[in-house]
Amino acid sequence: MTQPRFDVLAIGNAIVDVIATCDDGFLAEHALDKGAMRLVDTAEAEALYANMGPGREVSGGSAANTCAGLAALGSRCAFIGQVANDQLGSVFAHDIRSSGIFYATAPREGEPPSARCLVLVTPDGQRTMNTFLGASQHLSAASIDPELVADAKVLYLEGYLWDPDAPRTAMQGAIECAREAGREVAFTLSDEFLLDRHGDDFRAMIGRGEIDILFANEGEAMALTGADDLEKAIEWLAPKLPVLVVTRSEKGALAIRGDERAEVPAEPVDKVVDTTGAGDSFAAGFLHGHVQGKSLKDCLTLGAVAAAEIISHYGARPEANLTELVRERLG
Ligand code: GMP
Repeated sequence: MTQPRFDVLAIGNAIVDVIATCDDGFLAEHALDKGAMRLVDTAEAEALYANMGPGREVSGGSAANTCAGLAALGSRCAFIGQVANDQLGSVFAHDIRSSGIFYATAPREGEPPSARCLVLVTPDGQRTMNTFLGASQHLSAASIDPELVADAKVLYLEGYLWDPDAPRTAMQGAIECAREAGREVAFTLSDEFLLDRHGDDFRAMIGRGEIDILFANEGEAMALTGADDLEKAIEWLAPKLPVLVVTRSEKGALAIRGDERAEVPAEPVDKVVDTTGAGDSFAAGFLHGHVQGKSLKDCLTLGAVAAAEIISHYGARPEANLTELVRERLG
């Protein structure tokens, strides 16, 4: 097999985040589930935007955030995701390219506009997300270049893509391309509530051996397996997956690869400002270690260092020099 051009090709929703702070009362008033992601239509997005405090716009999107972290660590990355031909779409494309990521998905003409996520951050640093998918839900199978998929060691997919119809179908094609080319498929479950809608699909994919590396947080792992404690969830999942990674917020993270199990605590942070992107960033660190052939423990530590950086500031893209932070931590 030839050496692939990219370490990771990620496919995800192409989203610009609008971040604002709010108190718990605001979440209650708008019946928002703290810590979750929900999809909103144009009217809901407009109403919420009109009611929330001053917002800051920064590029986001789960898998795109992971790409940004990977690129900051020195991995070679490509991203596929759909924006519209509008201002937010240009911002997204600029940001991803200026992070050194190969991005060639043509913007879509006409309505709907580019995706945006209204992120509400409470004083405890928790984020509650309201996503208007817009153009992102129109990512089609035609945008998945099989040669690009074959040219990356790892194909990385976000569970969020399973909500809209067209991207879900496109992802199934991308998984097939990756498997035919002998590449690894990594998948993040994204959000506990997705498991109500797509749990059957995800369990079937795992059962068919289509996923090589699964990222889940504790809640997602339990929702996926129906287990009432984490160890039971792990018992069900680990034998079906070459690599299982479970993140546990302030309790750190663990990974299982065959007979090997490793665990790390969370890296200490002075203040948890905004947990948006913690899991995305963790996946970036872990995958960077994985494509570099690092030990399971080091992959986890890389994930924890990258996640600690993200939660120390607003926004889900790295601001500090991640390579430097990792060098200080791992030598
Ligand atoms: O959630 C993914 C990862 O982000 C975890 O495994 C931790 O590394 C990190 N993380 C998330 N929430 C917290 C937190 O509240 N405190 C700390 N120190 N790390 C966190």
